[in-house]
Amino acid sequence: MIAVPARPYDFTLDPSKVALVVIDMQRDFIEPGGFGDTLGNDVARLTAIVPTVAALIDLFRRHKLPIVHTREAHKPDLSDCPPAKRLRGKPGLRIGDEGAMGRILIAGEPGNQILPELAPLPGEIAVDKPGKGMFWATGLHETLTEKGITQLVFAGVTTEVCVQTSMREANDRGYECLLIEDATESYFPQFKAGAIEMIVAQGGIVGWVTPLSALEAAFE
Ligand code: TIU
Repeated sequence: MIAVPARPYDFTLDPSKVALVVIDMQRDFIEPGGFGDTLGNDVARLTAIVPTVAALIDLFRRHKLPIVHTREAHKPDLSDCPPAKRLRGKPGLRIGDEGAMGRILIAGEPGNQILPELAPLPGEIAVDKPGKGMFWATGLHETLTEKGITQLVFAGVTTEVCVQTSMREANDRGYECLLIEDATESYFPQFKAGAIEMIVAQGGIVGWVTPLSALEAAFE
């Protein structure tokens, strides 16, 4: 067992039961011309965490611990994209439309790829998820259960949308969840800050939060 200093109190990490989950570090959200951009966001904030996410992935690889990578992705025929999601708001481009990096949020398109510097290696789990949360229509809970995983370390984007949704849903399924606060980012700094405070409030109602440096030091 490894005691990781965290908020609201130490996270007791069991290396035999933990996996890293990297949420949606795909070009659609992080590069100009992708879905995040078409929603009117400044995507520059998100590129800043890429080296930290890479270092976190490297930590898990060095310790031979399991890694899950997710992509928010729909089938080319959009059969897994509810109209309520596709028609929401007034974006410049909708899910499935042709954008600067191929069709927006469609599996296999250039914009749907995870950034090359964070790309999954053979043997790591890569999940296409049609929802904001990582469990709906993915089979991921069954995969993790088969591997005996009960603890999840979270990173990725965006903090208050896909990361927080996935973390809350994992918490409800009985996982102990630790968010690495400098390995996650939002288009809105106040939403990131708010999401983090919500997670650790009430004795860790959704989980724990800590910086990468604390996790790295705990593994030494
Ligand atoms: N828009 C936004 O903040 N996020 C998403 O649509 N997806 C994820 O968070 N991955």
